Amino acid sequence: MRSAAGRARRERSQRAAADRRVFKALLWDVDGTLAETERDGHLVAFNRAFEALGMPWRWSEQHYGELLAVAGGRERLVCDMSRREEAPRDARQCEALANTLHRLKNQIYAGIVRRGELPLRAGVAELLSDCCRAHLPMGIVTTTSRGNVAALLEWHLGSHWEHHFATVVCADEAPRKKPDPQVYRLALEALRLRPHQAVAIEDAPAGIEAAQRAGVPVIVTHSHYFPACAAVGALAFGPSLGRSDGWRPGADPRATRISLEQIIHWCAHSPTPLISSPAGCEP
Ligand code: XBP
Repeated sequence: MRSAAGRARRERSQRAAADRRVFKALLWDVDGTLAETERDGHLVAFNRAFEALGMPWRWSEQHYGELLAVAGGRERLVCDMSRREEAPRDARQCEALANTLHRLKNQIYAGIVRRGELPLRAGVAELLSDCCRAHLPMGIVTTTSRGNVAALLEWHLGSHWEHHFATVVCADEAPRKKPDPQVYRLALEALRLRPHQAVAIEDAPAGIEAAQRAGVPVIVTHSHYFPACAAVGALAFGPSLGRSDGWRPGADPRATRISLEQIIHWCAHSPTPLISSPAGCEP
């Protein structure tokens, strides 16, 4: 006969295992995940900023894709300038030019958003609604600046957009940009959650790495610039939240999109432990 102490121990460990699977917040990346902001927003705005300042530089779609290896719009600009003959040699001049261009780029980006030229990606609005209906807290975790996030979300969710999110962590609060896990750690701290109690949605290698280094399970939606992004250890990866085919693990084939229910299902059937980072995970 099993002892009461053994039974209690087993129950405690079952409860702990169940708790590890409980998913208490959804954390959203912004660029490439909520909308195709890189190709249709930032790239266009950078080129218009060059033009507005009478500069001959223009970035092609392909060149911008290569520059995306550098996180942060201003940092991306400085990196590109360091390789250009015609850029200022003096470091202070270079910084000043990068600051001017970046400010202008952000103004132009906000204009693009406000003209309605940056729709949310398929399935995003629906998943946001699922979470609101289920009272599931959501967070924004991004390397872009708060101004850019505000422009995009104000347009799509209205002037009270911040009410939809329990936390909004941008480059302003987390200056160590992805793949550094700082932005995720700050969001977890604000939500008072352990890493495996949240799920992140990301599209790019730097974002996936940031989430995984913070110990947060990640769902990967492939975007224009990262159509087949390596997703080792991801909870799930697939082409778009707006469809149910092409996902691994597979999604409900009767569904037309990735719902909150689907994400809960993936969490519940994830091989234990949910934590997928090979690196140290705890903040
Ligand atoms: C995307 C970025 C950002 C944007 C540009 O971050 O790397 O730098 O490209 O925005 P995420 P800024 O995927 O985390 O949303 O010009 O404000 O840096």
